[in-house]
Amino acid sequence: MTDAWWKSAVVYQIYPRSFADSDGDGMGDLRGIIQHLDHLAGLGVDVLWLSPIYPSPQDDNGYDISDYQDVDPLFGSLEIFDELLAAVHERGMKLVMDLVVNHSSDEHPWFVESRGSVSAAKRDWYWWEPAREGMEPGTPGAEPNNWGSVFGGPAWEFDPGTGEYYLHLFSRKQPDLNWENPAVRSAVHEMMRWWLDRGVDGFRMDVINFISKVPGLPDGPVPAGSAYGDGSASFLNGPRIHEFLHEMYEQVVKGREALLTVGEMPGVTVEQAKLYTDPDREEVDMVFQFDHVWADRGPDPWALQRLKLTDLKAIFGRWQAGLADLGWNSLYWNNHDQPRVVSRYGDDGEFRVESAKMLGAVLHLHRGTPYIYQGEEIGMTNYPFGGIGDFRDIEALGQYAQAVEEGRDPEDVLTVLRARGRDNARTPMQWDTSPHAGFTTGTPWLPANPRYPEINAALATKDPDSVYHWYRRLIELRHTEPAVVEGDFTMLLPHDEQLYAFTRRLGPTELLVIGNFSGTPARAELPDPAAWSSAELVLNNTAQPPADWVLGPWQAVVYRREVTA
Ligand code: TEU
Repeated sequence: MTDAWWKSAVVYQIYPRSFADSDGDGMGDLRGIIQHLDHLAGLGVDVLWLSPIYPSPQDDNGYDISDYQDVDPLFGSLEIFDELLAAVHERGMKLVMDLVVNHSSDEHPWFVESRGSVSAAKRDWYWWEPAREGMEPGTPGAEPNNWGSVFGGPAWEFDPGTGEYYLHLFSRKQPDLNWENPAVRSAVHEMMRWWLDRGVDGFRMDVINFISKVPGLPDGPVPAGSAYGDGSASFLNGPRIHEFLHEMYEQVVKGREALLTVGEMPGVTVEQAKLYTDPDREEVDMVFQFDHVWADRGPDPWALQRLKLTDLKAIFGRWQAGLADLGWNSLYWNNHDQPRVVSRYGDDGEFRVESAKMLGAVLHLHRGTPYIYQGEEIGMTNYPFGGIGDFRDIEALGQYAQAVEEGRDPEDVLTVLRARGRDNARTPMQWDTSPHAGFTTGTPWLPANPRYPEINAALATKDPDSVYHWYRRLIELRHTEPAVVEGDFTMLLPHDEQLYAFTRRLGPTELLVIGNFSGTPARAELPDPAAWSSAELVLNNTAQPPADWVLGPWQAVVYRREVTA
């Protein structure tokens, strides 16, 4: 891992299903992406990450893969994929694939063979267990352990054919692969090499810190009010995880130039991330941590909690300090699993544009590689969901069913799903003012957000003051100002509940970033304001520079100075 080119890169995530539909079937596809590559090249991003495009029963929108080495006809074909890859490379960008190997689809031939009989050659490619001792197989409570699945219900499915259960941390159509088995690992490595040989530039690794499980799969503690145990102590950052990732590096990545690997790791700590991303250990380039998107989650999962800015700053401060000397951060507000950040941590009403820009600036000017999720660059907002019938996401539907079964008030559950549900991120990309936001000429699989006549890419690219052009400038700043990439990070004003402020320092160059996370003016009590009196104002998301360090509603400013001894 000598060439850390990705330190100065910005990644853009495409959720193909919802990006652009070229053939009118209501579902985004690869040709749709090809048609919109200039939007992305114009923004200046360096890397595209594609959420899964592989053949899939689409139980979890493609995160349930039935063939790792092909393209689902919904999205196109391998030939069209090659065209896309060439078109991306022609524009000087790279393409990173989603690697989903904690589990496959239950329709993958590996699993079909595995479930065939207890003596099948691939039986131990998955986690099969008999019923709990003394219990009748297939009866309630007879599951091998008490774990609940992420999507609601038990983490085990009974297979009447062989009388045993298989483990699925996600849906029952996503059986967990058994990484203890070396044949599984080498099959995955071979598949990864096949994609790299085809020309792809790396992988985003889905829940990769779940792949090593504690043998014996012991029961977990049962959280108050829950019907199931929490098994995470037995699969988060499990006993062999570092071994598995290093082996993957050796078998797949080593000797190949200019790749990017990022591990999605719910529940990862700073200390663990340091191990995962220490270049000398040869595991992954960076990880996605979750602390800052769980900052507005209280002890009760079905009660909304407002973000406290001081909590958010403590989280980022910890991550920036922890990976300052070793390892590397990734930076994101949004992805296909998160609600829209302008609705979540900003103001999607009166100050939508200002707050979207402020959030972008604060994130992008931290140390780390920023990720932009489709639509974030135009300030897309959450969708006005009504009842449970408006949701499509298997997680929303499964968790709703479980919560209601556990006796929750359905209205409370809906309130949380409307604010935090994953479908908020999955409504069609808003291209222009034509029907369905220009996403499709047919009927979109999920309706377009009704705000598309006001919020769309056509308007944003024409307007020099748009969120789009602000993001373009942030990316440009990263590409031209080494202090953004390498500068030391210092958090300022950690106790301020309105202002987020920090500096970045590289040699004599110092940047000062201040963002107002509120709709009321606030004065920045800087430790050394005089030092900044003649600094250059590099970016400002409002018409007026701050007077006497008072920032207006959702204002963001970036200053640069050259420090003289
Ligand atoms: O997500 C992993 C994950 O932890 C999510 O379940 C997340 O915590 C939750 O959705 C927040 O609401 C990855 C993928 O990004 C997600 O789309 C998949 O559903 C999941 O893995 C299973 O592959």
